[in-house]
Amino acid sequence: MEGKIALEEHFATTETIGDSQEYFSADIWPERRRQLLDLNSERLDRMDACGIGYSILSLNAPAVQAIPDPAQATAVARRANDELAEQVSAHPARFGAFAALPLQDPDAATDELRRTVNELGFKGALVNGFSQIGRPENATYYDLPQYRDFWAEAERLGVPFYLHPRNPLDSQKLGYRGHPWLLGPAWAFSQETGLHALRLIGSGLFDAHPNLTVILGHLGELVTNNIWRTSHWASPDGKNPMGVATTTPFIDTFRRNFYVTTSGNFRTIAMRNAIEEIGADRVLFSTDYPFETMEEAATWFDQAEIGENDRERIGHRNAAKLFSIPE
Ligand code: GRE
Ligand code: ZN
Repeated sequence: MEGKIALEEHFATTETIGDSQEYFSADIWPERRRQLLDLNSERLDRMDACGIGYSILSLNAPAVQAIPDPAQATAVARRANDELAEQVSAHPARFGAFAALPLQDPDAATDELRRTVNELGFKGALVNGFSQIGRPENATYYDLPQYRDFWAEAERLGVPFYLHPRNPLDSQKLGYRGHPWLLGPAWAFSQETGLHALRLIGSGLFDAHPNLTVILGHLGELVTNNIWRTSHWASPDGKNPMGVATTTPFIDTFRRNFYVTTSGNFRTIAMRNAIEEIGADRVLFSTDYPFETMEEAATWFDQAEIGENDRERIGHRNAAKLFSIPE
């Protein structure tokens, strides 16, 4: 399929590249490093070979979210966004941008979102989970009250917020001790990111800001798979005796305010499940390059057993509409 639009496509700056190294063996790392730093020929050649017409690029993880000093986080985010804007402007028909945001400082994050959208033409933000603020062990999630003005501005600007994975902190890793293979993309990324998404829903954020849009990668970070059960227990009319701050059933918010992408989860059964749960209008193609290959993502997607109308919607039509990308 030609003209696909992909939304979880990573790059790195020389300041953030080191954060990705631990996920690769020494023999593979030089290639991944090169691919993360490349915003030109290799990336465009692969997109051409895979029928990807347009990619929205985002910084690697955890990058800005793992810089405890708010001023430094703000400076690194601004430099990365400026660098990305310059690269994207060289290929405006092929590349768009998601902003990195210093949520260590909610006002600075709000300003940077406004700046990148209004002045640099960015399509939204991609944020790597909770932010560490002040102390490395201080994990701060975005359902907390200090983020409500930030969310109001995201809603007002009308741009999506892509909630991207990061690993839990050491203090949160009790169940992983002795089992390091469960960290990262094997399990911990999805568990951590799904938890954060459910915190946002349960906090009543989307009751206050009904036009807010959050995107989850990896076909929904396990939320999709468990949404009936979560909703059954945690919703305001659910069975949970502990109460909840939202006034809306979880499953309704998930269907109204969320999109999910195929990034790094090339599984037809899981995509069909997402189509059934959230609707084909809210599933979007993505690859997770260079942590995955564009080739595997595209070969799988182009041949997956779904209807051709759904393939058109998921492959590009939904994203073209959501991000106003000319087709
Ligand atoms: C990512 O998408 O950010 C990622 C990593 C490390 C391994 C796999 C992966 O940062 O998808
Ligand atoms: Zn990713």
